Amino acid sequence: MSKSALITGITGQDGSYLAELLLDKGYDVHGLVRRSSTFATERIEHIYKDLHEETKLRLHYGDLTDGQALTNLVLDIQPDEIYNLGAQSHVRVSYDQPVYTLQTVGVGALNVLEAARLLNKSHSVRVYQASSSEMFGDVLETPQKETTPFNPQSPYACAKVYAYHQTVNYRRGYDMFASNGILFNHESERRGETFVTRKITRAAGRIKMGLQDKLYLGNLDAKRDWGYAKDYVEGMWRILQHDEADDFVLATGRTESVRDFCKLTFEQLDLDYEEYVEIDPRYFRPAEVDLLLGDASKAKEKLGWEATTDLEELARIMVQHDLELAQREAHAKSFVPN
Ligand code: NDP
Ligand code: GDR
Repeated sequence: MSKSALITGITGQDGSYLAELLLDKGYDVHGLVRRSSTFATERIEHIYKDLHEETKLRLHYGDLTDGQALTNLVLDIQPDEIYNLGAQSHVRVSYDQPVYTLQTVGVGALNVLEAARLLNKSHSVRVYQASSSEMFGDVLETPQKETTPFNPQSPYACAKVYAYHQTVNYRRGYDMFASNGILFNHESERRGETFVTRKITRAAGRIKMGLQDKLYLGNLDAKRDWGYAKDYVEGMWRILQHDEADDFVLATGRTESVRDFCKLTFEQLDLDYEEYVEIDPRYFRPAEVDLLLGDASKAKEKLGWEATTDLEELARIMVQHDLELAQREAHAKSFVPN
């Protein structure tokens, strides 16, 4: 019989890649989607089939903040694995919506764990919690690994720390298979356009095509450990296949600044970023995480996982994709109907 998995956040960057990976492995995949007045399913349209056809991907309406409906769904579909990826995941936005961020990230994770605890009485289930390098915040040790103390710097990071501890707590208290993946930044051509790497590659493509003159950014000196999302969803899956529940850092082990990423991407299009990038203090954060650099040696040793895409290759993939997008945009603009 095929294994089955429930993915919260299936319409997001990671959820879409993870759904592809699990379908390739023969899983029955269930995804939680929020009802909205427009479709938010763009990233999974290519794998979604009408529900009247035979399909291994099923979508269900729900919301992480609605614990009762989530429990009903989990008890109904009885997944073997739950990947909790749903979140208000934007750090800057979490300062504007701290309570809502806690509700989705913190209470949402607790709702998932509670639903899994009830299911686990009759059907064993493994839970993956999408923890974040942001939990290290104003870092107390470099590089950061599983034993590095957390020192969160934003409402988002505080909520992720809460979810992390609840995951460990359910593992210990109820003997559940509940694991944290502490993932450093990972990007792709499906990254939301308000995260800095995608904002930069989108702008570089549009500038190249004459569709945009300037790129407004915040802190160019922040340093991040950036990997490719496709590598990281493989790591999530491996975390749940491990023989025991545990917590793992996934990272590349290299850190670069936002400025370096601008230089790298603009150069790939023969552009000088300094001619286009301007600072807008609106994008500064009340408290910044200056430097993140991960040590993923535990994942390498125990899971055989390591990042395989370097930053130059990641930038190339994103720049190429976004240049093509800008070319289509320019073409559509130049079209004059007869
Ligand atoms: P995205 O922002 O791309 O996707 C977030 C997903 O969560 C979307 O599907 C969104 O739905 C869904 N969602 C938001 N609020 C709710 C809610 N109340 N109920 C149900 N679903 C909700 O995030 P990523 O794919 O980049 O990240 C996946 C997870 O990993 C997140 O938890 C993030 O915090 C965490 N993480 C991400 C890292 C990264 O570098 N990408 C690094 C470390 C951790 P909708 O499409 O409707 O908005
Ligand atoms: P981050 O990603 O906060 O690390 O969280 P983001 O891309 O938003 O910021 C990275 C760094 O770039 C600086 N920056 C800007 N950021 C944005 N978004 N927009 C700008 O214009 C801009 N200018 C400079 C930021 O200040 C920051 O230092 C991501 C999310 O995916 C989280 O959900 C996840 O947990 C962490 O990565 C790991």
